[in-house]
Amino acid sequence: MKLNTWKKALLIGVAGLLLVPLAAACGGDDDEGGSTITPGATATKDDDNGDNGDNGGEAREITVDMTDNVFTPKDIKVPVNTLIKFEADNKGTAIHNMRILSKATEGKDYASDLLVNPGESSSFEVKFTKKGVVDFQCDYHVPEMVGKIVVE
Ligand SMILES: [Cu+2]
Repeated sequence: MKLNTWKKALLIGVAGLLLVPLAAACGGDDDEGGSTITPGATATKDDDNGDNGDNGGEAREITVDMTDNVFTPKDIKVPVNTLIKFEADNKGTAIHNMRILSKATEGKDYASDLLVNPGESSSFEVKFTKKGVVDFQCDYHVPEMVGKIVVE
C-alpha cells in the first residue's frame, strides 16, 4: 500500500513536470497572439487614411480674396469633416489676414499668415469637425472686414 501511494505520488509529480513545459509553451503562443494586436492597431490608422481618401484625398480649395476692406466671398459653406484648403489672396493695397474664430468649437483658431502683404497670398488647411457657423475676420480691419463659414 505504501509503495503504491509513493508510485502514485511519483506519477503525479512526473505528470506535473510534463504539464509545466506544455503550459509554458501555450503561454508563449498566447504572447505571440497578443503581439498581433499591435499591427491591428496600425490597421486602425490605415482606416483613418482611408476615410481621408473617401473625402477625395486632396483638400478642397477655397480662395478668399482680400481687398480694402472686404472678404470675397464673405459667406462660405463647407462640408463637415472635410479637409479644406483656404487660400487668402490679398488683392488690396493694405496688409490683411484671415483668421477663423474656431477656438470654441475646434480648440484653436485657424489662420493665414499674420501679415499677408498686397499681391501675396497665404494658404492654410482646416478640417471642421462640428457643424455650425464660424466667424472669420481680418485682425486689422475688425469689425469691417469679417465673414462667416457655415459648416454643414
Ligand atoms: Cu484687412
